Amino acid sequence: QGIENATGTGKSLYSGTVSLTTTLSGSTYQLTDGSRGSHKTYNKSHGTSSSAGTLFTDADNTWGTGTASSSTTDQTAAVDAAYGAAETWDFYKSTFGRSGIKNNGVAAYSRVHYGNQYVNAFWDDSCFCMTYGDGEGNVSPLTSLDVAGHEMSHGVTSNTAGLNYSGESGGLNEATSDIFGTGVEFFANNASDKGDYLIGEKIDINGDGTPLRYMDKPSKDGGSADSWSSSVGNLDVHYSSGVANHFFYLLSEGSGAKTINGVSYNSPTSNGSTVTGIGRDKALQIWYKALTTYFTSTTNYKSARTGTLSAAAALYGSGSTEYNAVAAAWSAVNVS
Ligand code: ASN
Ligand code: ZN
Ligand code: CA
Repeated sequence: QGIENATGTGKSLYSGTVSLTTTLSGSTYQLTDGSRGSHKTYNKSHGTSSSAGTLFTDADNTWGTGTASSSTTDQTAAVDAAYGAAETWDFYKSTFGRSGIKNNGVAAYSRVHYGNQYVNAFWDDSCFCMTYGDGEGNVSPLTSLDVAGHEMSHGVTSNTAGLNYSGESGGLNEATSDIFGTGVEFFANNASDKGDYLIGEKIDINGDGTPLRYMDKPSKDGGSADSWSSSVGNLDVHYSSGVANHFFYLLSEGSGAKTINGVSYNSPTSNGSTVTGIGRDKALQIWYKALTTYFTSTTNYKSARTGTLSAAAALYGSGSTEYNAVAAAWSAVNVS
């Protein structure tokens, strides 16, 4: 047909040199991934309209420079976004057997260079697309792996539990994106962006090298809750998420001090207990089953405990080590 899959080379900003599946149309390569639901990456060229923008194309199938540029024709941010979308697709497929955000084999699309010095990235259900700003000075695009995985996971949540984006369910919605965004980062196992339990450690959004969020001890960001209290639902959803992020860290890795991929963690419990982790792979399976089977739009922390216990019982058995670890990890963040 004159349209075929090709393998390109991407020089990313955060993930080194990566392989990209692209499309050869006539004599021009398009940043369209025909092997993953036809995901496309578009350029907003610093605009903010609701249109998709211009599809990235290239003559030689080598994309980006590996260096941040404020140029509106810069391909580097597009490389990171396309790579993040591909890794997120592969993570959901190989970890959970999920084929795209709606599990129907169809990809979302991505837009980069949105706005002028726009310091955010967001998922939008109405366009079924992800959008990335360029950050301070238009040279810190918010296109790291964990952010890409976070944003696309908002689409998964919308199409499954549908957790309302306010109150405790909003915190659970945000935590779901942090949990699976972190899952994507570990899954990709990229030498330039090794897996960690930090969110946004690559994009320097605070300007001082610190990450946006810490799953082992969420309060390190200055606003997030380490454990549940009756007022946690009044916090911004990016802070009430701390309770579930902390639960997920404890369930995966356990309490106390630990170093993983060169990053040191020290996760406290709110009740003085010691929690023994069951590993990230099992914790991910439990969270995914809870999200897709037991959580609803109004799930709060108490019902998240019940839902994840049901998931652990279904996957590993009631009273199993995994089941008991779920109970212990929720108790350690004051959810009973
Ligand atoms: N980047 C933010 C997020 O995914 C955008 C928002 O506040 N919804 O949570
Ligand atoms: Zn979010
Ligand atoms: Ca991270």
